[in-house]
Amino acid sequence: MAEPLVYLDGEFKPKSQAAINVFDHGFLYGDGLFEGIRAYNGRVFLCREHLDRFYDGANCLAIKLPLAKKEMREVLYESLKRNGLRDAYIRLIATRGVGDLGLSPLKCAGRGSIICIAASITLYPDEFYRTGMKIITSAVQRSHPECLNPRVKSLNYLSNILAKIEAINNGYEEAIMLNHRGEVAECTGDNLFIVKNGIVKTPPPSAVILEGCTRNCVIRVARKSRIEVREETLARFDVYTADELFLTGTAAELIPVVEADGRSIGSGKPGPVTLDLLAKFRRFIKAYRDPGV
Ligand code: PXG
Repeated sequence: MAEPLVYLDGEFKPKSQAAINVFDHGFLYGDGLFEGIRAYNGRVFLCREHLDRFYDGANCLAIKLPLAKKEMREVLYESLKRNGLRDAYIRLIATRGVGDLGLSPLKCAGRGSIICIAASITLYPDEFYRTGMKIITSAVQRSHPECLNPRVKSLNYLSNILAKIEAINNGYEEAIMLNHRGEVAECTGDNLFIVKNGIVKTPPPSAVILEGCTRNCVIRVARKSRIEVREETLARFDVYTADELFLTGTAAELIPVVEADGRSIGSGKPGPVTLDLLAKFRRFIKAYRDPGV
C-alpha cells in the first residue's frame, strides 16, 4: 500500500519523509496550535468553525499564518483527495517555526510550518454509545486563563495528558477537569453536558473551556428542535445529581456517560435526551454541506 501523504509547507510528502526541524519552536516549546477535524463523505465537517478557531488561536499566540483561510481550506480538501479518503480524521498544525534555543519567537524564521495529516478515523467502540462511559474527576486543573488560556488549542496539552493518565491509571477513559475556581470545565478532549429536568446544560466559555465545534453544533441542533439549552456554571454536585450526562468532541461525536466518580448518573443507562440528541446530531452530519469560509 502506498504511504499516506502529509502536507508540509506547500508540499505533499510521504509520511516517512514528512519531518520537522528539531529547532522548530513547536517542538522545543509547544509553541504552536492545532485542530482536530472530521470529514464525512468527502465533506470537511464544520470546516468554517474549525478554521475560525484555528485563526483566532494563531492570532492570540501572535503566530502569523502563511495561508489565507480559503487556501487553508484547500489544504484540507487536497489532503483528503491525495489520500483517497472520504471519511477521515484531519490534524491541522501550525508551529512558530525554526528558531534558536532561546524562548524568543523573534529569532524564529518569521513564518511557521503548516502541517496537515489526513488519516482514516478510529471510531469509538459501539459499546460506548449503547452502554455509556464511566469517568472520574481529575486532580489536574485547567490552567488559569491568564496563564495559558485553554480556549487556544495550543500544542501544549500537558495538563490534559496528565489528567488522561490519571483516568487511565484508575481504569477510566476520560476525566472531568475543574477550572481554577473548582467549577466543572470539561473533559481532557471533550466538552461536558448534563440534562436536568429536560433542560440541557453545559459550562459557558468563561468556565475556561475549549469551545468545541461539536459542542456549539449540538447546542444549535438541540435549540432548533426546541430543546432548552443553558450555558451555566456547573459544580460536581450538578454532575452527580444530573438525570443524564454526555460528552461531545470531534472524535467521540456525542457520547453518553453513565457514571461519574463512582456515582451512577440518572438511571445508570444512556438517557432519552442524550440518545435523541445523538440521533439528531447524526442526521445533521448526513445533511451537512460545507458552506466554505
Ligand atoms: N475540549 C478539549 C480540551 C479538546 O481538546 C474538545 C473539547 C472538543 O472540541 P471539538 O471542537 O472537537 O468538538 C477537545 C477536542 C482526542 C483528541 O484524541 C481531542 C482533541 C484534540 C486532540 C485529540 O480525543 N480535542
